[in-house]
Amino acid sequence: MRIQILTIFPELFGPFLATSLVGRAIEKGLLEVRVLDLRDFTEDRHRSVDDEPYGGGGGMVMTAPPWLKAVRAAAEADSRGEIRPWRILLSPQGSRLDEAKVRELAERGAERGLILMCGRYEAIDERVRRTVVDEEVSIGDYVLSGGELPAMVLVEAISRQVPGVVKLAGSVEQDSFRAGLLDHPHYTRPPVVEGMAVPEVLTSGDHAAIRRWREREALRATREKRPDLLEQALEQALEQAPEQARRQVRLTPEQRRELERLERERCEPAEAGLHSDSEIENNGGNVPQAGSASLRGES
Ligand code: 9D3
Repeated sequence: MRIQILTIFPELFGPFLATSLVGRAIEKGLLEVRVLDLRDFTEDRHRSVDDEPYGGGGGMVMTAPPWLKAVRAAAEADSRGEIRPWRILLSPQGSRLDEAKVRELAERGAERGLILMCGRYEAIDERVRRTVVDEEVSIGDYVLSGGELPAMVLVEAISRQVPGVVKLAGSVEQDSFRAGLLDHPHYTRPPVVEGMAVPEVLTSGDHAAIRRWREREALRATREKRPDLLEQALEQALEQAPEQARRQVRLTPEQRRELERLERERCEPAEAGLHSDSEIENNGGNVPQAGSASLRGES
C-alpha cells in the first residue's frame, strides 16, 4: 500500500515511520510512505502557507494554492491509470475514525493509494476541501494543533490491516466471540505481585475453563468500562437480523446468560460480587481474584 502525507512538519514523521510495526512494514515493502513538505509547493520567497482570514477574526488560514499544487503532484505520482489515490483531509470536522472506517480506508488504500492532508493553523481555505478532498476524518472530539498526529494514528491503524504486517496471534474463533467486546485481563510471570496472585484457573491447564473465564471476564470488563459497546452490539443485532437477534448475533446464548448473571450480581452487595482492589491487596497471595471465586461458586 502507498500512503503519501502532506504536511508543513515532515520531520515529525521520521522516528514514527522507522519504528516498530510500521517501520517493519515499510522495511518489508508491504507499506510505502512518502512525506511531502507543503512548503515545497509554494511560489513566494518566504514559502508562506497561511494568510489572514477574509471577514476578519483571529487566527490564520492555510492558503489554497500550495495545497492544490501539492495534492495534484501527489496524485500524479501515484495514479494507476484512471484511478487516482483517495484524498483524506484530517480535520476536526471529519467523521470520527473507528475500526470499521479503518478497514474501509485500508481497502481503498490497497486499491488506489492514499493521500493524507495534515492541516495546521486555525483552518484551511474552504476551496481546498471542495476541490481536492474526497473525505474528512477526525480521530475524536478533542482539540489538537494539527493533523499530523491523526495522520500517524491512521497510518498505524491502516498498516495493521495490510496482509502480512501483523502476525496472527490467537485463532479466528477466539477472536470472534470477543468481537465488539473489550479484552479480558492478562497475567504473566511472576506468579505473585505485591500480594496479588494470578487467578487459579489460568494455571490449571483446563483450556475449556480458561476459555470460559476469559469470555466471562471480557463481558465483565465491557459492562464495567464500556457499557455502550454492549448496547451497540445488541442494537446492531436488532438492526441487521431482527429475527435472529433474540438468539444471537454478536453474543452467544452462553454470553447472554453470563451477562444477565453479571447484571444481577451488580445489584447485590459488594462482597457477593466483585472483590475490591483492597481485598486483592490484602489477601496475602491467596487466590480469590476479581470475581473469579464468586462466579466459580455460582456455577
Ligand atoms: C481551537 C481551534 N478550533 C476552533 C473552534 C478549531 C480547530 C482548528 C484546527 C481545532 C483543531 C485544529 C487542528 N486539528 C486538526 O487538524 C485535527 C484534529 C483534531 O484537532 N482533533 C481530532 N482529530 C483531528 S484530525 C485533524
